[in-house]
Amino acid sequence: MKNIIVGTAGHIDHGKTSLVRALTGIDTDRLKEEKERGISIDLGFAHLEHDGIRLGFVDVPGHERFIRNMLAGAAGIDIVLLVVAADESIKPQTREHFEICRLLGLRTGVIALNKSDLVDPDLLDLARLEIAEYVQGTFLDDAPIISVSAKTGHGLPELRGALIECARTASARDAAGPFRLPIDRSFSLRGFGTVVTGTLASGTIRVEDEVEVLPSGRRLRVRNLQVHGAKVDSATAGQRTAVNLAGVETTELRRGMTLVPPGLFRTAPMVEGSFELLPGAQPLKHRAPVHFHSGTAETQAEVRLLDSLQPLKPGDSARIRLLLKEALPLLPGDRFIVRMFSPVATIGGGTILENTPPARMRRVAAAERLRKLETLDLRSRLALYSAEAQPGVSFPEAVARTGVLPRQLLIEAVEAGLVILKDKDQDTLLIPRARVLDAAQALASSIEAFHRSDPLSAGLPKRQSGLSAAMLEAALGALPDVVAEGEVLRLRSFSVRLRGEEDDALSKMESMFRDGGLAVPAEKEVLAASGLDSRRAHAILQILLRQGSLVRVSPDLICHSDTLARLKELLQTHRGQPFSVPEFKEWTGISRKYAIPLLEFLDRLHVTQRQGDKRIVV
Ligand SMILES: Nc1nc2c(ncn2[C@@H]2O[C@H](COP(=O)(O)OP(=O)(O)OP(=O)(O)O)[C@@H](O)[C@H]2O)c(=O)[nH]1
Ligand SMILES: [Mg+2]
Repeated sequence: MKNIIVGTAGHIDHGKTSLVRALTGIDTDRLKEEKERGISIDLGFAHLEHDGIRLGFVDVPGHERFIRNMLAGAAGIDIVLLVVAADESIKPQTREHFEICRLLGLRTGVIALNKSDLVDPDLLDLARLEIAEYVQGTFLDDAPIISVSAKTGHGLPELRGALIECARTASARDAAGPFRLPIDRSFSLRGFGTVVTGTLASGTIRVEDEVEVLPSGRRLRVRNLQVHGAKVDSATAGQRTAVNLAGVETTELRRGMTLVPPGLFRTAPMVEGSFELLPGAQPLKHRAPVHFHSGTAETQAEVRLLDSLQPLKPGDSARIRLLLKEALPLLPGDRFIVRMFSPVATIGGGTILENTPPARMRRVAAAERLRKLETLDLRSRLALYSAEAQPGVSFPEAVARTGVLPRQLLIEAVEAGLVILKDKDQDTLLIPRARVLDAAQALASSIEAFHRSDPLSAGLPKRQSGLSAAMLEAALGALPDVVAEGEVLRLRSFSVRLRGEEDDALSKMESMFRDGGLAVPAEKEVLAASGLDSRRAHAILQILLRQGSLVRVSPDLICHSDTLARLKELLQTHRGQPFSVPEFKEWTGISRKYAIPLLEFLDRLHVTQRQGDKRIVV
């Protein structure tokens, strides 16, 4: 079953509600006030099925005072049923509704020339000509214009046929992506609790799903689902969906909120996009306050013109930034409508291109960037996001900025040639491969330079690489010739090679420590006795420490490993007998200065253990 939503459009009293009722048998004017006044006030819903196609109707009010309701309904429709009364022809809200549909990106529809029973054939032809001229060159250029009468039933089969045909060729919504349900109604049902309805804009929602309500951020559980009044286990994009939610008051949910999968999306206080100012509008000034509508949501906003600060001329397009009074969950590709404060009228609309504008970007650069974004596919967009962030874009941010499900986005990231890795906080990052390769190349050069200038050192300390842990790991992945050994990085081919005098110094230094035993020589003295300059002497000492021939017991005490081994043997002979520092000094002949650090070292090795003022050998 293909699900297509048909939205009515047209001036007040032209017969939108009457036609929907004639087609479906359902009266969409539910409210008492609607009955009394004979006009539609809020959205109405109906449906019909034919030949594998289910048409969901969203009937909108034509009265200009209720255009906000019309906008909330129009946002979810796939095709438009533009209703024009033959006796009045095109009127202000015919134009306004038509422009709204065009700005919302609708591509197809059917035109009903209604109330044909009220006019003679000449007038009917005239109205038809006027309409044909009006829609010429627009998305309704090819739309059939069908003369009907909701009153007599004339032309109804043709109208139904035209709608079905139009629905057959219309593209269905994306059922695979994450679900988004812009709420258009919220009410409570006795015995059920809170129910919200809306046209599922994308994805699939299931009973028992956890949902997040945006902007509030509340998490709720789907208790029951209905599509066009029938109980279902799941609803898919393009279906009129009623969601029964557990554990929430009806007052906490309202039109304009959106149900989404938990944790994927964010609300944006500032968005950027392309914008078209309608030919009939006043010039639009930089920083103009406006009403912003998208999905079923509306809020106040301030317009920032990006290309130029000169007022935008009617009929022109521009790149704009919108500062929203209430942050909304908007995604690139979402359409929006802008209305003026006074007089309250639709002045234009456009497409969201960015929900997380880069900070500190100059106005003209931002406009330039948006022009570029307009032409980018998802992969190139991901590549741009990761290039704009350091060292790359975080994966959850990329999901929130694109509205693509994580598993799908991961595939796109791979296809876009991005390097995917986790940083120290276990956040996944998408990093441009070129950036990783540059870092790898720079790292390889630093390591080589380090080996050249410091041939006696094991390698470049990691913390001197200048790279974050994540970048370092990625760079190492690209450098098979580099090995990480503990805290240092070295070329695989590198090893410390000692020259004659260095070799002699090494032996000499080692024997000074070995022969000294517990009469430990001072480090300075040993270095001086090495016969090498201080830098190389230090390097040789490091080699002995790395090898383990020498052990650093405390910052100013180095012992030979043989000395320590003998000390442990000696202590074994005093096992089980608590001893004091003076006793230890007596046994070992070590000076007071070194006795304490040495004992603390032995404590750390669990050779000895403190017991109050004394120690025992364990
Ligand atoms: N003679 C005649 N009257 C019609 C026809 N269609 C609708 N009407 C009448 O026109 C009036 C308005 O019809 P609606 O269907 O409520 O018009 P609407 O476009 O839904 O109006 P709003 O929702 O308020 O914008 C009603 O009194 C209808 O009975 C028609 O084909 N012929
Ligand atoms: Mg109506």
